[in-house]
Order: sequence, then C-alpha cells, then structure tokens
Amino acid sequence: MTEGPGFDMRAQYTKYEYSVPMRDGTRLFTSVLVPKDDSTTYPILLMRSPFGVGPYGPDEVFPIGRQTEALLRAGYIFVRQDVRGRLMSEGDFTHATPHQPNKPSRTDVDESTDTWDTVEWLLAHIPKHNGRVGIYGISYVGFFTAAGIIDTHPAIKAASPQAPVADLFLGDDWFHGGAFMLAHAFNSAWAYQPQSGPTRPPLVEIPFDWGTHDGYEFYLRAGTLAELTARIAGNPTWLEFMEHSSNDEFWQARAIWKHLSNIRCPVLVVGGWFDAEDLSGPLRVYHAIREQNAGVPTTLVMGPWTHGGWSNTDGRRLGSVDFATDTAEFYRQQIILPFFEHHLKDGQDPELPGAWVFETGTNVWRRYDDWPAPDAAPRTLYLREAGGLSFDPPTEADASDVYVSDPAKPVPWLAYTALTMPDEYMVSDQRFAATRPDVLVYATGPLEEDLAVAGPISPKLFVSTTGTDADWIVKLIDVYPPDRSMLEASGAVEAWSPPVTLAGYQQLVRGWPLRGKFRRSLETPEPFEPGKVESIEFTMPDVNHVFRRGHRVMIQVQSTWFPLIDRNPQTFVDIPSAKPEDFQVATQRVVRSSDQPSGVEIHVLPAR
Ligand code: PG9
Repeated sequence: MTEGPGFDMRAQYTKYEYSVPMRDGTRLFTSVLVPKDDSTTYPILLMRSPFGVGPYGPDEVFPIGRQTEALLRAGYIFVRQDVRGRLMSEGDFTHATPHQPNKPSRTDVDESTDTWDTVEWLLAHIPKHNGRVGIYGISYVGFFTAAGIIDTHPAIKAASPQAPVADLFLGDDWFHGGAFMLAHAFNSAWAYQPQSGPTRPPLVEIPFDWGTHDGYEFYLRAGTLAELTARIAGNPTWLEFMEHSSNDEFWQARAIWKHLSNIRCPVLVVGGWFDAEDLSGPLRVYHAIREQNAGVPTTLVMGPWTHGGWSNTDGRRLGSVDFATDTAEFYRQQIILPFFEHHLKDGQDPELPGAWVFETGTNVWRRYDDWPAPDAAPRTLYLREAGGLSFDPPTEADASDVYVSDPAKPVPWLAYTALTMPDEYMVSDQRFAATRPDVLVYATGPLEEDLAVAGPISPKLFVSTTGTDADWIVKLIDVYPPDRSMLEASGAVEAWSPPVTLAGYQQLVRGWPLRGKFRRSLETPEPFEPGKVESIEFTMPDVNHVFRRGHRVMIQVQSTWFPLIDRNPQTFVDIPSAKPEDFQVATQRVVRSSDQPSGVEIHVLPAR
C-alpha cells in the first residue's frame, strides 16, 4: 500500500490504553492500536517516547508521520508508550537514562529492562499478534529504541533507531566539540518540566517574552550565560547544562553508544546528512553496533534530510538545495517498509547493504558494504597563500593569517533572522560570512573533475590566540559556479518557491566548532598560552558529497557562530559563570607554513 490521503485510523484500527507494570512496580502508560481485521495475526511495532503519546483517551486518534502511516497501512499492532516519569507514566525521568550493565537487584531498571518488561506484557495481553516485535523511533525516541535493544528480548526481530541521541555531549543536541548549542538547547530545555506524577499535557508553557523575532539580537542582549540563567531560574534541564559544561561523569553515564551490546536482531540505523540535532548519533550508533555485535546485520541509511525529514517530508528539497527526487518517499517505500515486512512478516528480503547512503551533489543513492565507503582515502586540503586551498602543502617558511574575534560582535550563523534553529542552516548560503573581516576564507579554483568526498572531515590547524581560550569553527563549503541557477539544478520549481539563482551560492556542506580549551581532552579543559602556536585537531560528522566539476571547495575559519553556539569569553574561565568583564577581544592566528601546515583532512573516493 502506498501513502496518500484517505488513511482512516479509526476505520482500520481499534485503540486501547493500558497501564503496564514494570519489574519494580512502576506502571507505564501504553497506547495500542490493533487492526480490526480478524483474518490474520500481526507483528507488534513498539515506540517508546518522552514526548507524550497523546491525545489520550481510547477514542482519540493521534497524528502520525508519513513513515508510520506507511507501516500502519501495511498492518501492524502499533504500540506507543510514555517512558518513566513522562506524561501519563509513573516514575522518575532523567535525561538519556544511564544504562546499568550490572543489575545486582531484580528491581534495578533502565530502558533495556523497561523494553523487555513491556514486550513480555504485550505478548501476554495483546490479541492477534504473531509473536514478533519491531521497535523504532526518531531522535529521543531513537535513543529509547537503541537503549531498548541492549540485551535484546528474543521476540524483538527488527529495530530501527532513527536519528538516535547517542551522546548528548559528544555531538548530539546540546554540545558540539565542547561548545554549547545555545539556541537549540535554550528552546529544547522547556520541553522537560519536572512532574510529580502522571500528568496530562500541556506540560510546557514558556514563561518568557522574547521581545524580538531575531535570535541574534535576543541572545546578545541576554548577555552572559549566567545572566540568562538568572532570567529563567529553575528550569532543571537548563541547570543541568550549566552544571555540566564538560564531558563529566554526568554525560559519560548517559553515553548509550558505549553499552550497545548483546544485540540480537537486525538493525536499520537511519539519519539525515543535514540533521541539525542528531547527526552524530546515527553514525555513532551504527559503528558501535557493528563493532560490539559481530554478525548482527546492521545497515546505515543516510539521506539528504533534516531531523526526521525521512518521516515527515518528501525529501526533495532543503532551502535552496534540490535533491532531484522524493528521497524520503523512496526510503519509506523501498527501505523501511520492506525491512519490517521482511523481518516481522516474512516479506521479500530487501537485501539491504551495510550502508545505503544518498550522495549529495550528484543526487544519487549509493550502496556500500560498510560506512565510510571502504575505498575512500584520506587527503588533506591545505590552507594556502592569498586565500588558496590546495592538495599541495604550503612551501613558505613563515606564513599565517590573522583575524580579530570580538565576542561583542559575533559572526552570525544565518544571513536572516530566526528565533529558533532553522533546519535550513545546514545548507545555508555562506556568502554573508565570507565578506566579514573576522572570517578566514580559503578556496580552490574551479574543479576540473568531480571531487567525491565520503566520510569524516578533520580540520588539523596550527593556531594561536592572544586570549587564553578560543573557539575554532571550520566550515566546508561547496561554491557553485557563476552560471548556475535553481531552474537548471532542479528541472522543476515548486509553486510556492520562486526560482532562486544559485550562481556563486556557497552551500554549507559541514560546519563544526571546537571549544579550544577542550583541544586535548573534553573532560579536562586547559588554557592557551597567549601567542603560543599549538596544533589543534577535531573531527566533524561525515559527509557524502560530490563537489561537481566547475564548482570550488571552500573552507571558512571563524571563532564565533552565534547564537548557534554560545560565545567563548576568550579568557579561560568556567563559561556558565563567566562575568561580562571576562569577555575579551582576541587576535586569532592560523599558521600555514611548510613546517606548520594547516589543513582539513577529507576522504576522497576514486574517480568514477
Ligand atoms: N533531538 C531532540 C532532543 C533529544 C534529546 C534531548 C533534547 C532534544 C529530539 O527531537 O528528540
């Protein structure tokens, strides 16, 4: 069955609501849709969520994304559950529930045991099931999916963690490279209010007058993090951010990827190349499952998608960038549906490869045995004189570029105003930044052949600062040729979107910060010695992008990216408690000499 209008949940399913007991007596609210059709049995699809599974009430239908619709049309017993301490479930909620590898007591619980107990209960109490269970979910729900298949219950026959949160400090929602993801964290903190018992929505009321539609203006006026904290006193999630601004034991206990073992079912990990929230998560979960579970069939699917874009869009376009086909519809019909149909109903084997990844730039799907593509080889693009960028290292004995970074005038992350985090920023035009004096710009000439880049991107820079701390933000950019237009790129323009000229467009392919004090350790920060050149290295999440012939590759380097990340005072202090006077102007130097060559390591596929 394909998607489309006319899916009538009430006509095809009956809804039941249960209070399901866990081994420690805590009861979790569980909503179950059972097909009305009595002629056969159905597998169970389970989704465990911290966001609420309402509207509550057996007569209430609820909104579903297009992915779930495709599955419901095919026929499954569909189960959604409020996790501990959220909405209508009992118990206490803590972010990214720490996994307990050893459980000395029978009543020790975590997401693995709650999933196990839920599956046991469903098998015993729900009619018409065929004994097989699948589990899936996006984002935080992806975290509960991944955590739930540790020590997999034998009835779970297939799992799909999608944009799973794998590590909230190491690159998922709240910290990237040790830098605090200010705009996203501030917004998401409101979603997790403490509750004293099962609570119906709405839980969230933002007690806050932004006073502007411009996030840049709002956060700049808000001042230091300490001043912002004082203004929103009492938000427990925010206070956790402020109390844990390094990769301390709090975050390490929540790093679920380290515990992804004893997995006993095929796994389909899904993510989006342009997911502004959880891009690291799917890559980390995929590698952890492969490394820690020999022989478990595991596939990585990465499309040109925003956060959950494979579930709620057609995947044809993001901002000004066109991907030529409805990539999300392809995924729903050709990948996720056959995956569950095969493992849960003995449908045709889709013969999934180790990695099925969309290649941006050429706009084609590629199948590989593993990810990163096994034949991608590391090469370094060196920062060169006169803003050049080349695979040839520099030859000068003494050369560097300098800029002044002023926390009072941070480089904006967008060329337009936004209060929250627009998904589009992941492919946004960077021309506005390229003309600023506090952004270094390096670019190749027009490429003579396609350059296919597949895998992680690792800046390796020699830098100094006149301060004692500094952020280093590196952006990999695809510069379109001067004769390029949107019409030419897409072949079609949607009615709502006027033709945009892409001539000279500087498409962000990947950008990532390193908070300098974490250059040696994310656990133990260290100051810079003013003026002393040091080497810094960090790795940004993978890309799968072809810089087409005639395009140019560009690297931009800057020290603020606001308010995507908070401002580094550029003095070595505890940033959540930094005072206004701690914020200082600093002069940043990037060395590009023959003995201290700065560059960005990419992984290049052989010419096709
Ligand atoms: N990426 C979102 C999130 C996960 C965990 C913590 C905070 C935010 C989400 O959409 O679930």
